[in-house]
Amino acid sequence: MENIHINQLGYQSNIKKVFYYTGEGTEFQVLNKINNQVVLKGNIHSSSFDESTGEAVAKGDFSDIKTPGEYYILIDNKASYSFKIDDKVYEDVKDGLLKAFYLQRCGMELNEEYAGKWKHAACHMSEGILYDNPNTKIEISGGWHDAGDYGRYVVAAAKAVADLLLSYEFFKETFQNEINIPKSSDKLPDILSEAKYELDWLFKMQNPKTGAVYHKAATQFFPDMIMPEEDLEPLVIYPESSPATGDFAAVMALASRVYKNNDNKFAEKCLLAAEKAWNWLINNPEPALFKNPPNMNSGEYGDDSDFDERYWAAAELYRTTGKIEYHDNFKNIFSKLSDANTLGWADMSGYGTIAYLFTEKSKVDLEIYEVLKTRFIEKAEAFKEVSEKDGYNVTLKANEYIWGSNMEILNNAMHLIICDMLVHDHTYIDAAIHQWNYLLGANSLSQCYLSGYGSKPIMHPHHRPSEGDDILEPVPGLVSGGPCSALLDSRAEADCKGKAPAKCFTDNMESYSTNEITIYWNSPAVFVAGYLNYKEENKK
Ligand code: G3I
Ligand code: 9MR
Ligand code: ZN
Repeated sequence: MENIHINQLGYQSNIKKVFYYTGEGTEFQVLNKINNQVVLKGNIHSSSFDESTGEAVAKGDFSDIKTPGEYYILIDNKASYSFKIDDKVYEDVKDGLLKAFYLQRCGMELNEEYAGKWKHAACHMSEGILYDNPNTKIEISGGWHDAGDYGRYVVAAAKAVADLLLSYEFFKETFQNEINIPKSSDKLPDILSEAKYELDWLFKMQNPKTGAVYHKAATQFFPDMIMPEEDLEPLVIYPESSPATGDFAAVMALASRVYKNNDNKFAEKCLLAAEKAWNWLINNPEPALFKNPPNMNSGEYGDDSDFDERYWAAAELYRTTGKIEYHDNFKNIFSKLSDANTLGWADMSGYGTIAYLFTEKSKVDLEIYEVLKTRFIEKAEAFKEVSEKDGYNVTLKANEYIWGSNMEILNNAMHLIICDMLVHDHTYIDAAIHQWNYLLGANSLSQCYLSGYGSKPIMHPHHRPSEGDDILEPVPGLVSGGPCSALLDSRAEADCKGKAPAKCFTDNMESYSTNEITIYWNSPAVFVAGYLNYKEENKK
């Protein structure tokens, strides 16, 4: 099993199918799992040294298998995990990745009807104490827990919500099904109901007087590995920051556009909040970056610039309203950014570029549009080049297995998919699908980096609800951060010291730098899964 590496969920019938092999065999067979009949024989292409894993990796192409069914690969009498071939093979995981956001909800009871055995009582219902004015308390319940901890952070929330809303904006037909979550209204499909739960919390993070946005709502310290409802430490509302305010303005402007047809009143509320945040930014041109205050150590989400957040806000507000003021500001900030194509929680510039590239063509500055499009394509070409050279076709170089490396590969897949939407070149989709296959088991550890899915799923994520309950299986549908070669926690140090970068992963609850989960690692996965289903449903 361990040296034949495949996408453990399976493959849609018409996509390219490659397995990765780190053994000595030279020929392979594909057999039907039900009747053990050989359905394909083939040669294994010669191996080459792969820097990221420190191994010689070979490949075998079994794209000729298109008939729906369940199969396995046999090499020198050793079998791979079984896998399915079916055009709908990624439907369930798309819903599971999205349902995980419901299972991250804070401020409400997750009852058995929706959460099954991962139910828990309402949590973090107390008022938040303003760090800057401890005599002031504000109602701050709701939203999603960020990750394996119970903090709620605006910049992280903005990326997660943006990815879900872009998934809907691009692949609306694919997100009409129900995923068994409480309905916020019968006007909204479940994906928009779920994103609205976070947006409704985000409104509470905006200072009603100034329009600025508080950076985070969290306790003073990370709690022990307890259930959320057991975390009774005071909630602190940390100072306002310009990155949080910029992200807030952007994601609210994006939301205003996406909710317009389903819930116009909510859409208007989003736009009002976005413009209020924008006005604070205009009146406060100097960066107000966030650092954890002394002796306060929940997540920091620090940043060294707020240009990208202001850029994204101007782009979304312009695309949503068409107002010249936003376009002028966008053009001004564009001139200060050399490459605006990152989709991370710190550098959000890629979202601004995507917003501008999909703005009505008659409204854009064609010169800027062409520069942005050229750079966007160049970045996709660079991802393809790295993928083609990598032993597992991953878009990361050996020195890029950082904390949250699985977010990096999913962001890169998002970029490749969106590039295909711009230039309709299927080679970008092939590279994007390689990232998806890597996430689901086609990697040197044969690890499916999701909880609840695959033959070798994540079993011990750094995730307090999964650890604090008395249930063996972790909360399902969670994307693990993946290999991080810097060994930034003691468990990673103990388990991964001396290993090649892409092997620096340990499915151990203690390893938060390789095996935590976050809402903004799940959100690009929802986008990729949404595309793969949309492609099949619309036979792209
Ligand atoms: O980008 C640099 C890279 O150039 C360099 O080669 C590499 C060397 O290790 O470091 C890279 O930066 C790392 C960065 O993540 C990459 O995004 C930093 O070292 C690393 O410290 C940073 O870790 C962040 C971590 O918090 C610690 O601050 C993660 O991105 C971020 O996802 C994580 O977020 C935490 C929240 O604070 C709390 N909730 C859980 C969440 C996930 O673990
Ligand atoms: O659980 C925390 C996780 O969400 C953070 O990403 C991580 C790094 O900031 O910190 C984790 O909390 C640990 C703390 O940093 C050190 N003591 C043990 C805590 C639980 O692992
Ligand atoms: Zn909570």
